[in-house]
Amino acid sequence: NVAGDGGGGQGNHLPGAYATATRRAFGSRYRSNPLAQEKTGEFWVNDRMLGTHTRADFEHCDVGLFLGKNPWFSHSIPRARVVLREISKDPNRTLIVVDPRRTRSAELADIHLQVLPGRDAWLLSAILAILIQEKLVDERFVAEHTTGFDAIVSTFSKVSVAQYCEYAGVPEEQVRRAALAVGRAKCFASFEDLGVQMNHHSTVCSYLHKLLWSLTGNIGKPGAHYIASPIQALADGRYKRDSPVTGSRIIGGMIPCNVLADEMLLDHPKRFRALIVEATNPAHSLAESRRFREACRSLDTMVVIDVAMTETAREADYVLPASTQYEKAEATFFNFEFPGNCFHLRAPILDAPEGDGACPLPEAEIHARLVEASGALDEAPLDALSMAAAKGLDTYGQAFVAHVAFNPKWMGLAPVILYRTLGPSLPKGLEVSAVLWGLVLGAATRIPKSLARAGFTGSPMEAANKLFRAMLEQPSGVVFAVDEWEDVLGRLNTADGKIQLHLADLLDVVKGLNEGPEAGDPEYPFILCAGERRSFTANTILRDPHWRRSDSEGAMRISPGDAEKYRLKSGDAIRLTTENGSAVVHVEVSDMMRE
Ligand SMILES: Nc1nc2c(c(=O)[nH]1)N[C@H]1C(S)=C(S)[C@@H](COP(=O)(O)OP(=O)(O)OC[C@H]3O[C@@H](n4cnc5c(=O)[nH]c(N)nc54)[C@H](O)[C@@H]3O)O[C@H]1N2
Ligand SMILES: Nc1nc2c(c(=O)[nH]1)N[C@H]1C(S)=C(S)[C@@H](COP(=O)(O)OP(=O)(O)OC[C@H]3O[C@@H](n4cnc5c(=O)[nH]c(N)nc54)[C@H](O)[C@@H]3O)O[C@H]1N2
Ligand SMILES: [Mo]
Repeated sequence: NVAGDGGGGQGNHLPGAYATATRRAFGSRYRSNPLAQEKTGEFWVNDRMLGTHTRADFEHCDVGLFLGKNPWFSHSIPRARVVLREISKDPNRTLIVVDPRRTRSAELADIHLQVLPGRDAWLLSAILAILIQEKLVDERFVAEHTTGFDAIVSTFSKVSVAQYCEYAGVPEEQVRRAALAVGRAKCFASFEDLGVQMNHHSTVCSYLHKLLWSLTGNIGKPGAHYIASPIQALADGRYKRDSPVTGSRIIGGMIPCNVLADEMLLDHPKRFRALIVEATNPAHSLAESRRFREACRSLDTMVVIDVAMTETAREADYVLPASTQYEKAEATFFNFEFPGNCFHLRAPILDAPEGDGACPLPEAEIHARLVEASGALDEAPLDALSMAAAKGLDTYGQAFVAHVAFNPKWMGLAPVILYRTLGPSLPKGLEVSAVLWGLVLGAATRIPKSLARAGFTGSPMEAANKLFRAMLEQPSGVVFAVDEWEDVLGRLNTADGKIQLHLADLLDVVKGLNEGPEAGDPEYPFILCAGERRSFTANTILRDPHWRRSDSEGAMRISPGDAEKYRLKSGDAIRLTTENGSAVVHVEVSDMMRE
């Protein structure tokens, strides 16, 4: 069994498209990536409730909620800082932030619900209970666009709001104020992120969060939630099969990252023997990194494709150096804007360094060489396609349909075939964007109306060719899709076209919350929250300590009250021990933290 991990970071998604061909050529059936340690819980909920994904229009909302998210630093919405400031300043708009820490975003909030770490499920349940008990539900919307409301009413009408607020550690009066704001909002926008998605009850919190805007009818109107038309459909949230060794659920085609080590290490006939890692650094970013390293050492072969000699690359048998995002054309497929949706093909601005046969290459070239070396392309119709490409996009399109589109064998290798045949006819430096042509053709079939409203009209092939040319010619990006608010509810992709409020398994967990939080282990009285997005960090990449301007050594923050109990002061070096590891850290006593 060969597995692939990664395939595109935050701003470099073109390699991910090429990697699919390599996985196909080498018969790899499994893959994983960091989405499967944070987002697949939400994806699974989305798939079952909505059959699709939503985003929200914070720019026009009158009430905005961030759940375990600090967008001042982590963005994820257009013009994050401007929008946060605008909501904050406007007396008629309300910003709600749910975070145990007084973050920069929380400082701007009208209501900061400073929940106890890991207790969001009680807080969200209390808010939902208030909405139900105080009749703040949008009954007309619920009747027209949802199913399963009765089960929701019977669950949340029984919840003791006072008790749940106590479990959550937030004053009841404040929770009621937040619930009223949400219930009475003309348009409500919300966003959940790591604070709940990498925490206790993560999937249940995603469910409770979706109920919040579903019950209040906040989808399909300006300032509320919408369903965007990305150029490349985001991973679906379907659960179809289990991983071969640990039997873990594979959601959206991705093995949960944190069982990858077991999938390699455990004594099992189907354990992974080879791993290709690209644009991700699991030996550093996953939980239990020591075990992941041990797992790497148990493999027959491991290949890493990266721009840096990372912690993961050091475990590999082969390190294939890639050129950086300044040295090759790149793009992100996180296009979720609405109503106008933008795609930006970034041209290279530097030449890649040359070396003695070991110069870095763009991933497209690396994958093309890997696939060629596997022999999978030996009989591919490359000459016919290359000749067609020389005659222009229209001729190429016809040849692609004739030779590749209906042949599953070639379709599986299409990214590399495109790169080798269409690539050479593209402007210098943009050869690696060849795979985009295939994706654009897919979009022209999937979302033709949105493309047409942006000016890309005609048959799918005509529209795709127009759009592809625009992408190559407009170095500052292209509005490729224009959507309409009236179309949003029609994009719900469930069997009856309605929002499914009742997910029985998750609602059972919600019912169990009335037993209160589990008693913690008194040996470990704290919750360690590791990792914080900053202006100058990119996930867990911190190659230059100067990027951390305020605390070059890093620090463990603790509240003044807790610090006093343990007689700690800022600057003290202490030993921090978790169930899994131990390290010496510096203390920073901070009133940003709650006890
Ligand atoms: N403690 C803690 N752990 C966390 C988190 C946390 O908050 N705290 N956050 C989690 C989250 S949300 C995520 S998404 C993951 C992210 O975890 P990773 O996916 O491991 O993310 P990065 O650290 O961004 O690693 C990206 C890798 O891509 C390489 N790279 C950059 N540009 C290119 C390129 O053009 N081509 C190639 N081939 N490689 C390139 C970089 O050198 C780097 O090694 O971490 C998770 N882990
Ligand atoms: N500048 C910059 N931007 C980025 C990234 C980057 O590396 N740098 N990474 C991108 C990626 S991959 C991701 S996933 C996003 C992540 O974006 P965010 O989720 O905003 O990232 P964090 O800074 O980890 O913020 C998580 C927040 O959750 C809070 N939290 C901790 N425990 C709890 C809890 O129990 N309940 C609640 N409600 N909150 C809690 C923390 O205090 C913290 O403020 O950012 C993206 N944007
Ligand atoms: Mo992430």
